[in-house]
Amino acid sequence: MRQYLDLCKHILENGTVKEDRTGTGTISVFGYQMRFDLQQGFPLLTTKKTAFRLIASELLWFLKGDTNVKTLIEDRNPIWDEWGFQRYVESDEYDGPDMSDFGRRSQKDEQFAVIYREQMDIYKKRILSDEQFAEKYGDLGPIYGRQWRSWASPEGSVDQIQNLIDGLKRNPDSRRHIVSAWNPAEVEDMALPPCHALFQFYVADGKLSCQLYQRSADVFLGVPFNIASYALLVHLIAKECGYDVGEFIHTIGDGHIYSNHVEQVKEQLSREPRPLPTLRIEDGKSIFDMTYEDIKVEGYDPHPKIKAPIAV
Ligand code: THF
Repeated sequence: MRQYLDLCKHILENGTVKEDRTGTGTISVFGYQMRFDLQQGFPLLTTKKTAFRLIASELLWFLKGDTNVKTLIEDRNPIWDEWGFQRYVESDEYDGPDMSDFGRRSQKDEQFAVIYREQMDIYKKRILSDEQFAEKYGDLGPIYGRQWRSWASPEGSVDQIQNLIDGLKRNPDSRRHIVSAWNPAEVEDMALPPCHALFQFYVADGKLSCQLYQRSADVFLGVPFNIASYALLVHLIAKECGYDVGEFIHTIGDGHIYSNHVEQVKEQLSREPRPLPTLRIEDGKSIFDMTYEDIKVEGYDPHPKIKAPIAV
């Protein structure tokens, strides 16, 4: 995973200090590309321990067309909690302590952080126990799952993933194997507009490749997840269509390191990458019916985890 460390170094050396929506502040570059040959191993970061279980659970959630955090909370996957919680505390129904700007305040104010964690805990428990509440306040709007599996059209809806699989089987040479999560008409209704906005698949020599355009990339927390997620998607689609895996090409728009992640990035740059793990997927299940327990990485021997706060 030299590619990832090179990206980090490139941003630290060439980036511009830039404000952002979350008010955290970033060092940012515009336009960058990495390539991962999936025949050389599974690109899960080895310079810090990265929770593959969470990555698999999130991707399968997208693939099922699900947009409700309830499923993730049931999987003990916390990575979308803040976005569901935000929808709830901004609603009329919420009457607990003031949670405005909770992302920033919980990082600066330990007293507030305690209250925030309490409220988040109450929110998650209620999502799990109250179906009506979950329907209303667990849904993140028409994010990835909706656009991938049921993009609204005048005639009904478009299942872009099924079309992708059918197209790759029937007409591998096509230059139209595209899936877009960026739906301009619905961006406003999403808890967070898609960061990984559009991807294209490609078949040559019996090998399946994918290139992603990611408009915004949180290099320390998000990108290790995004790389492994799309590498896994290539493996899953390749298996479904009977191809070998080729390359994952990661094209980034605004690639940034949040100001409160800089020390963590430097720590990682001081570590030596290790051999990549390999991926094992259980046979005999459709990609729409799998659970994260059907997908395992083997031979993963990373450096220890490095903690960092997420910008909301
Ligand atoms: N918002 C921001 N600011 N960055 C993102 O990468 C991002 N996403 C998704 C939606 N909004 C985003 C969510 N993806 C973690 C990782 C990926 C996420 C959200 C959170 C995270 O906190 N990872 C930690 C802890 C994981 C653990 O519990 O083990 C880590 O150390 O990896 C990008 O699509």
